[in-house]
Amino acid sequence: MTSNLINTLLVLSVLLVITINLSYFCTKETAHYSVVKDSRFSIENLTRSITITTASHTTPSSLIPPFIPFRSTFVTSPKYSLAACRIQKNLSTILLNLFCYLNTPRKFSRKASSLTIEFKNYLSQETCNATHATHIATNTTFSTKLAIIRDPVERFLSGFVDKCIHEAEHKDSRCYGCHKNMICVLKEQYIRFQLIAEAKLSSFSYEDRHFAPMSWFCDFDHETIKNYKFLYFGETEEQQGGTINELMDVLDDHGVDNSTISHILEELSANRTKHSTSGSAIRMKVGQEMRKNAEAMRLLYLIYENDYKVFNLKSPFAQT
Ligand SMILES: *[C@@H]1O[C@H](CO)[C@@H](O)[C@H](O)[C@H]1NC(C)=O
Ligand SMILES: *[C@@H]1O[C@H](CO)[C@@H](O)[C@H](O)[C@H]1NC(C)=O
Ligand SMILES: *[C@@H]1O[C@H](CO)[C@@H](O)[C@H](O)[C@H]1NC(C)=O
Ligand SMILES: *[C@@H]1O[C@H](CO)[C@@H](O)[C@H](O)[C@H]1NC(C)=O
Ligand SMILES: CC(=O)N[C@H]1CO[C@H](CO)[C@@H](O)[C@@H]1O
Ligand SMILES: CC(=O)N[C@H]1CO[C@H](CO)[C@@H](O)[C@@H]1O
Repeated sequence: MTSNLINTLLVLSVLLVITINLSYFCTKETAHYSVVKDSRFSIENLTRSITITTASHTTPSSLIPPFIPFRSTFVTSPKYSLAACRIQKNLSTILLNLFCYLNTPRKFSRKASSLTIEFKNYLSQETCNATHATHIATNTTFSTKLAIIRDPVERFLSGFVDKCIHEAEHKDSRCYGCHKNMICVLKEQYIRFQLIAEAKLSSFSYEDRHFAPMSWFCDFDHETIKNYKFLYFGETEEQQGGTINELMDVLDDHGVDNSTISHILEELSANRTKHSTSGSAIRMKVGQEMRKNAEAMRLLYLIYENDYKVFNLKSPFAQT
């Protein structure tokens, strides 16, 4: 009994230390799980900690569970033994173009000018089609499998502004016809995710695909998650610049030549701000209202708390 208690406290304090470390995690650290170079914090031990913590709590079953198999798309570059899972729409477009570029023979690429927009038009359809892949989580052809993760609530907020405010302007049915009402969207989404988790819903909506927990993607489960290298996409420009630098380090480690890296870096740095809503006035306003709204925070907790646990991110929710 006492030793159980001590064990639980130990696990909690380890998680606390990691959380504190992660809150400083911005530009410098590389792999998300290797912030602390100490075997106690190895991914195996962390995963174990998570399992123990989850099990020892009287886990509210009302939380949306992690690791429900969901649509997963990947991009690969066999030449560089590199693969990436595409979770977030915005970044995933960039990842696709980047990997297409890596797979495109050099003489082809000289014409290409922009990774983000026009560049796409110069890439060969065939090369880009061949860049797509499925089920790479356990494929040993790729020595590094990347996944870019983001704060779950910030990710929801960004999607909400993009889909349920901007896109809904032109399409009434968007976001379940909720007309910019976040609580309405969250309630609907919470019910849908419960049904999906219970395998009672067979077709997924556009909104499901954008708001599903990150742990549902990438063929993640307790085992495959260990095969990934995580890059954390922050909300500030410095953090995002840091992520891009880490990504360039990965390319460098995999033998991508310097001039290719320089070109990619130039494209990404110059076009980065356009691809983020973090600075927009509307997002700031909606975000402030969201954080003050207890019902919104309750539903976000139910949907995303397990994402915070799985990826060892600092949870913004007060509940335990
Ligand atoms: C887990 O942590 C223990 C120390 O608490 C350490 O001895 C062990 O090597 C770690 N396991 C792994 C797989 O890193
Ligand atoms: C690439 O994929 C698209 C859509 O799946 C298809 O229409 C197109 O024919 C493919 N192009 C090539 C060159 O394989
Ligand atoms: C791994 O990926 C490579 C390249 O996409 C593919 O040719 C191979 O069949 C895959 N292996 C497995 C076991 O799926
Ligand atoms: C590529 O750049 C790195 C640092 O950015 C440098 O250490 C390395 O020497 C360069 N390699 C070549 C072949 O220029
Ligand atoms: C490439 C891409 O999808 N870019 C989008 C990123 O998000 C912003 C705002 O949400 C959109 O305006 C971009 O079109
Ligand atoms: C480096 C750079 O500026 N790349 C591209 C960014 O996106 C614009 C289009 O919006 C392109 O014109 C640039 O070439």
